Amino acid sequence: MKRFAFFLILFMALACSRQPERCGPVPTQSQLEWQRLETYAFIHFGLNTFNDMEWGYGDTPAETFNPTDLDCEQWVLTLKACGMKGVILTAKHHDGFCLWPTETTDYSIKNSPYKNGQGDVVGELCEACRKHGLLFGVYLSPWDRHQASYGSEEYVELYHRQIQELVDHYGPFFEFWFDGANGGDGWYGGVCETRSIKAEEYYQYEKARDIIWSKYPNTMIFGGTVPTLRWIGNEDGVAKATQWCNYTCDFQDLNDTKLLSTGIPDGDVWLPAEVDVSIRPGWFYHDSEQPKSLEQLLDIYYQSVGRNASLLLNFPVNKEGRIPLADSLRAVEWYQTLQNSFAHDLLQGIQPIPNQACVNRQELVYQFNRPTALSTLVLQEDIAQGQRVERFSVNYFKNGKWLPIETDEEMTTIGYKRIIRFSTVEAEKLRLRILKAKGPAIINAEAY
Ligand code: FUL
Repeated sequence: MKRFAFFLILFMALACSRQPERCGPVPTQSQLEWQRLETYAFIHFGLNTFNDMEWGYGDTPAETFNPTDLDCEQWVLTLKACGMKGVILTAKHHDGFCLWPTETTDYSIKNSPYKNGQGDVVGELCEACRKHGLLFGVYLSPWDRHQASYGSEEYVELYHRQIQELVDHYGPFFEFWFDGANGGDGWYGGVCETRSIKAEEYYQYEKARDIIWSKYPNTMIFGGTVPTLRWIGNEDGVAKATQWCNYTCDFQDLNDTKLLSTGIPDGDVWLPAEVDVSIRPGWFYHDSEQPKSLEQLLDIYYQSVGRNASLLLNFPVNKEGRIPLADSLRAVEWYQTLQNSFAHDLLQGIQPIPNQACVNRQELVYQFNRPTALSTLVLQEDIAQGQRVERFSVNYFKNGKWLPIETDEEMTTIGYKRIIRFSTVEAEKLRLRILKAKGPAIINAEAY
């Protein structure tokens, strides 16, 4: 990536230095490194895979977990080939079935025919990740529809022991997922009833986080009461165009899908958004489903990474224990299309000219050597200094006139990365204006 260009208009710099709080929160080093990953994968795999289900009730026989050709290296190599920087595995989904040989319950891979009960999918994936240089993370559902003790203190202790086992045997994790779903009804040891808990107190998330951080302090935390990143509020693969990393740690706000979709401009904590979506309609594999089209996946990229959020793209592993060929071909096609789209930065080597005459806003003008066709602008703020830009505009110069670009995208926030697609223009010059910001904008721009 190009180095950030620094253009400070003195007027705005002074305004900010008098009121530093206006510039808002800044990311930790772990948050910064995590945000730079941009795309990483989810794997949903478990009893649901073999029983054509999305949410097992907690009573599906462990014996039905029987992959015939499981190959974690195939998952890892596929994910690397489509640009994923890490992978998060459902070590336990809501049905309570554990993909590692846990001591905490019999409802695990130990009692399945896979490798005659000697298998360990969490361990096998962790090892394949290490071998091929992919980051590893786990999803451990707090809601457990199998355990008889669910709802009591005893279950929370069991849940924390499960976290401890994962930490002891499979770290480091780049991200740990505490899923927010708490549907209520379940098998619960055979009583088959509805149980409700107060999630913000029941799971003791601070303690859960401390277990993880005591060994791996750089782990990013999704969900619960002490997250370091936030859900985008939908599972459609879309972040809102106006997208703040600023948020609050209020549990109500952490569950407000409207606020989650945009962030909170005046929020006092840095809590960047993650867009989670599946390459197929379901999270788990179903024979009847097909992967999304290339166009749908491209839109998902532009509406997530292109809108200041990370993309967590799910790959359902099939009954054989592999990522299906159709999905891997589609994902690689998607990645190569993106690579081609961003291959040649048209602003490379052009020094922007700041407009000195303009004292109350920042303005950068890029002058091309010859009229240049472009249709995409990639903007980035140096988020180590916080997120500042609130509104901007883009114009191009042609035949002696400044003209607006044609786009459906609102030109509001930038953040870590903002990608604006517009109808192709033949530009002699390109102009970026920061119309409103919390402080001096520190911008990197690329055009394609
Ligand atoms: C949701 C779960 O209920 C889904 O099954 C899936 O795991 C998704 C990623 O999160 O809350």
